Amino acid sequence: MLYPVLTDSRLLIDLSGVWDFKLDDNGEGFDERWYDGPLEGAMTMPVPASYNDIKEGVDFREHYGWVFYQTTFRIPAAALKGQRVLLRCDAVTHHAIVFLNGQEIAQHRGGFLPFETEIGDALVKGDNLLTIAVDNRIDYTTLPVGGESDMLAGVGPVSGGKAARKRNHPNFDFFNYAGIIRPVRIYTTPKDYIRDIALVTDIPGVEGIPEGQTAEASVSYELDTVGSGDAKVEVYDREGGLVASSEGTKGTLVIKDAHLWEPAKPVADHAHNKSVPEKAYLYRVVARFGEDVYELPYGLRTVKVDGTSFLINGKPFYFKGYGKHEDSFPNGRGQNLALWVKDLNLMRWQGANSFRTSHYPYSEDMLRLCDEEGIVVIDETPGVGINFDFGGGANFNGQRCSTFDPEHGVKTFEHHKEVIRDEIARDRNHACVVMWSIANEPDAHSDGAYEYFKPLFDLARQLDPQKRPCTMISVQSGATPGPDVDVSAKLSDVICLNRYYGWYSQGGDLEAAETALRAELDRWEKTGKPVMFTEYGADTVMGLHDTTPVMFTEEYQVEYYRMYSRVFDEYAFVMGEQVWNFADFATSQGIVRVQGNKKGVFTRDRRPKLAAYFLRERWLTIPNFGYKR
Ligand code: GCB
Repeated sequence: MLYPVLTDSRLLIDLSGVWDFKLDDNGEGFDERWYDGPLEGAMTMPVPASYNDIKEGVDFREHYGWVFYQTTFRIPAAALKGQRVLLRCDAVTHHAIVFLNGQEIAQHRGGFLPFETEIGDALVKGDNLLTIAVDNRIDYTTLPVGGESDMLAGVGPVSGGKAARKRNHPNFDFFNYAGIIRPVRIYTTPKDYIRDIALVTDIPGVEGIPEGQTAEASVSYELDTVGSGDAKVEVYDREGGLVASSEGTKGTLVIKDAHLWEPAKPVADHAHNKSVPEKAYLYRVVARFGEDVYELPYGLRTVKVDGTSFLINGKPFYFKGYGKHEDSFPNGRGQNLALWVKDLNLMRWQGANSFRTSHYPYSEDMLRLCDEEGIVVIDETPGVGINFDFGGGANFNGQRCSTFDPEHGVKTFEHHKEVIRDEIARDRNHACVVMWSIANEPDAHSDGAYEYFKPLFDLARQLDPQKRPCTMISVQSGATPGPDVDVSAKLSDVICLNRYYGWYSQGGDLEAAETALRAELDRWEKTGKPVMFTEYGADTVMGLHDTTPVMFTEEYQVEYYRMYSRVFDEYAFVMGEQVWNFADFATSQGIVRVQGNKKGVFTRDRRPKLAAYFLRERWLTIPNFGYKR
């Protein structure tokens, strides 16, 4: 699905602003047809944002079920003449039903991917009344997965007693923020239009081209069009010069002396602002079809796994960076452009070059930003919580049940296919996206895991025109986690490990942790696949210090990362490190969460803990390419 842009043929109207809002505590909004007229007794609510932290009180924060958002808009009729008019929601968490002037025009399941619908016929002269009903309930059919009891069973607030209110039970470790979290926009296209574009770059002999040098690149393209018209695609460089063009809905564009898209280089000296780093090189691709024009920024790069190396532009890349969240106060998971630009700047300050969109597809605006900044992204689906072993496995009405049990297990398979399809359709042209993560920490050693995941990997591989590597993020489970028990050994192109030796196991004993970590790496070595760490971390409360590094102190976090770093450096097939987490973030309540998860290297308001400096020192000396060769 194309990102909505303003072009010579397309209008774009952003409906962001303050909307009306009402909780539907008693589930009567649909029966009483709240969407037929102005919401009675409405309060104000910013769009985009999660609603949970905007108003005070537990009833609001822990609301369960439907809420209603409403706004009105007018559109100049002349602008719409002969045009298709679409309403596009970038993300509504988790389920949405959309009404325009009292008429239902769309429904969507899943909280992190866009949907759109034509609204031309439903528009009226004067004020148009737009109502979006949003449901935050999660269960065994949704991604992320909601459990029947708390993930951290036994330590959660309601265990052993009756809950005071109906509530969600996230089977994942981030707060279940909800609402209209990304922009809602109206855009137009001509009646004959470009529905989609697929671009694939080839750079012959790229492995021999040093960083920073130009090369001849070819881009094969395919336009998906509706109606009739002549098709043409042009490529412009940064200065606005035309560098390639081709006619027809399918073809190849050859760019001589092409500037390649390259990951951001570490910048050691930020003093006096001398070092404001250059942006990555993006071309402007302009597609024309009849009267329709669509434009997108596009970076030229290749990606491939070769032996135990992850090649970007033919050279072995070393991932340095983070698992993250879209999480801030009071936006919740809502769009926060200033913070995202800040986050990437903090990463560049540290010499980081990458992150994973843990644990759901991030905003398209973030991916566009990463394209510009040269930050490498592992793009994850919302496939999280497919793991009934969490919380000791007592997830099904307090009884043990296998995750993939046909009767009582998860019912997410069809929806998982849907999110893979939609995510690849949305993100496939981004240079920054170098790998798909099909799921985070599923129960990969359980019966039925291979049968569940094999078709999903096949689907992703088939759908991606750029054939990026695919992975699933492996959880540390059982006494001897490793390739013999974990289906990622068979399915993943890159083995991605989330490991907590020294925290959830061997807590406080980094010597024992190191022994266990090395033993596991020795087991993975025999797969001959590249291995990277996509999570490792220790909760750290800013301001807690001790001369002896004990758990929760800033010193312990540093020693923890020092130990892991030493080990990684000794294993040639470890080709990346993404620590958990970039910043402290909100979670459900429980006795192992101190107003949220404190594994951030930065606090939630982006103040550095000691480990931020440790990692900076390390990462500024690790080059993007050739570290292990
Ligand atoms: C994990 C999860 C992540 C959690 C983290 C933790 O393995 O993937 O979502 O937040 O552990 O801190 O426990």
